[in-house]
Amino acid sequence: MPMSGEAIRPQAGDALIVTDVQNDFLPGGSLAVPRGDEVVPVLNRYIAVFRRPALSIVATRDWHPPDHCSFKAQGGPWPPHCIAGSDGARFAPLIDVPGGCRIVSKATARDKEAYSSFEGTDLDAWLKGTGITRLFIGGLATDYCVLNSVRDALRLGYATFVLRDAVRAVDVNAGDGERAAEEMRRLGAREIEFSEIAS
Ligand code: VGL
Ligand code: ZN
Repeated sequence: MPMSGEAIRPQAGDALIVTDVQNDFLPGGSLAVPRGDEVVPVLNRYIAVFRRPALSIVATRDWHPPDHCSFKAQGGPWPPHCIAGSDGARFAPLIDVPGGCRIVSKATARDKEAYSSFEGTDLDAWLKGTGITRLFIGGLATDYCVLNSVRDALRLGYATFVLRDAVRAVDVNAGDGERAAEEMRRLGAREIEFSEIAS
């Protein structure tokens, strides 16, 4: 465990953000993130902690129409993925997102790409309305949704932890994930791993 000081004790006002742990982003999916499946058991450990009373869990999902502008057929960079209601858009079968947990769907309109879970969603309003001030963000992908969500989270005033052991990058260009991590640190996010969580 890195020597980064005291253990982090999840407390009232904290939320875990489980980002886009969907079949299409896992090995075998249409936009597979390399080793994306490795985040599932680690996130499940965080989820077990955040199921406690006074803590919150939010699961986000990429939720595109079939002709979304980010798909190659429309001139975008990606193969079709996470089409709303499809099997590929479902949460990974082994992720323990609690029944009834808050779900945020993003990039739902044909003509608008949104990598951040805050963009075009009610996430900020819901978090603020719930009294949440600290976010623990993990999931997929480090260099897209996680990076853009962390940028927005910091801009919107949340103390933001990035779950270093529970994120993976697409790495379209080698090093994208590491550059994303550097930017998040530079902007003021704190990287943590599960062993630093007080249990
Ligand atoms: C994402 C690529 C395409 C993400 C979404 O949520 O990280 N990445 N669509
Ligand atoms: Zn997408």
